[in-house]
Amino acid sequence: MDQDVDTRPREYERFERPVPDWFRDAKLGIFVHWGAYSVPAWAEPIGALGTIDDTRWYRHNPYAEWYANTIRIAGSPAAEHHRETYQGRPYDEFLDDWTADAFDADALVAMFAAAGARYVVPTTKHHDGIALWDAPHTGDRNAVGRGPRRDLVGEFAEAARAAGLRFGAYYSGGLDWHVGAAAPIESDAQLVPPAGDEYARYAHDHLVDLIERYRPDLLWGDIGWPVAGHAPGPFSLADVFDRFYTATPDGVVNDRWSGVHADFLTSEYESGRSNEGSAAWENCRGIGYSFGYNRLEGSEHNLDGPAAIRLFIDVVSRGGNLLLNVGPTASGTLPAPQQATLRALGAWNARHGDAVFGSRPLQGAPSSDGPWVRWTRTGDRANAIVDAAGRVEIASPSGVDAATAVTVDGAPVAAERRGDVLVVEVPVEAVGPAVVRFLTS
Ligand code: FUL
Repeated sequence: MDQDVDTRPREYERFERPVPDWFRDAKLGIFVHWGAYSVPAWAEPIGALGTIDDTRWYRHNPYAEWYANTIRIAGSPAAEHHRETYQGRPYDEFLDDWTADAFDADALVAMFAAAGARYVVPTTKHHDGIALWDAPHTGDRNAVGRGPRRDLVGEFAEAARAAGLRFGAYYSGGLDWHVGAAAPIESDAQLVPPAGDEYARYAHDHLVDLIERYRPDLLWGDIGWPVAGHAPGPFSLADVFDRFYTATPDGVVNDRWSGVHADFLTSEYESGRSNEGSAAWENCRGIGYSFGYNRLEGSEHNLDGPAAIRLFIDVVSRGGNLLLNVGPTASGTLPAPQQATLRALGAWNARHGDAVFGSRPLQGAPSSDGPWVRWTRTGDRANAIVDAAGRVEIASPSGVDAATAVTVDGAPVAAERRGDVLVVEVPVEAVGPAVVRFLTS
């Protein structure tokens, strides 16, 4: 298909809109994948999306939230595990075992806020089709009717608002295994939304209900949208967006709506990296290789504090947001390693956050991995973020004034320009990397 031809229905043109500052300034969001799949919490931690080919990916899927699919792939290790551990019981029985008995939305959101997050995006319905609220047309197959017996979406929304965070809703429109899942998915080519009016209407009514009840600031669609909802009409995607932007004029939506409209682009682990350009973008990933809690993951699979801090700074320096995912256990608590990573991010942000939140990329700034240096711009300040201490040579754009170098709390830093390089006495920080700020033209 010719990429230059815009094939979208004309109706969608009215949704072209500037990206609100709150989203560009926010930098850090927390994704939450939580569901019946958090009960078995089992997947093979084989690696990051974008580094593993299709044929291996689905059979050995490292995403624990894909459990219902992976166990249906004949001969897969997950199918074997499911037979041995659960005697092949129907997936839906995990919904009843999902207790959420220790779930405290305020406590979780407080952890996210302490990490520095400005928004939180829980799953409201993942590919297994189980809604985390009493969604229309779902009977009791949702978190209110069975299992937790609580409106988890409402609890997240309320807790986020109370903590001053924006609230986003993840919704899988393109896959719903309860509706159309004759065969398990074993290749990307099978990532096709269910056909027909009925499911398009179903998904439309879910989105409308989410918008009316919880007024999300952000809609995070996944795997596209049923084709029957692309054309203008009463259960169209255009109707969903109309209602969304009417309820939340400064709301944003991601780019997984079958290409019909996006406020920002997404990448996921190493996949979709070409979306990380000049348009607004967001990289998402789990702390390990899964979004849903995976009991097989250990420290060798997880981003520890220093790795998460570097990733966050790197994404921000290139103009993106990081949507870092946590996967609570079935009872609703966060595993200790995930908490530790959030705490490390929080400790760094508490001291250095002024160089990151609300920043923009510094034009022409050369990043480096030896020494590790990233740059941001905040107003007339250029911020060099340096994972080294002592005398460090940093390649720098010419407008950066060496004589104005200071730490985040304004203490002078010795720095001297030598051509394209700044020679800087980078201070030792309790939680690195260090930030050295300069005035810049
Ligand atoms: C993907 C999904 O298949 C994953 O399970 C996860 O929800 C991720 C954020 O998006 O496309």
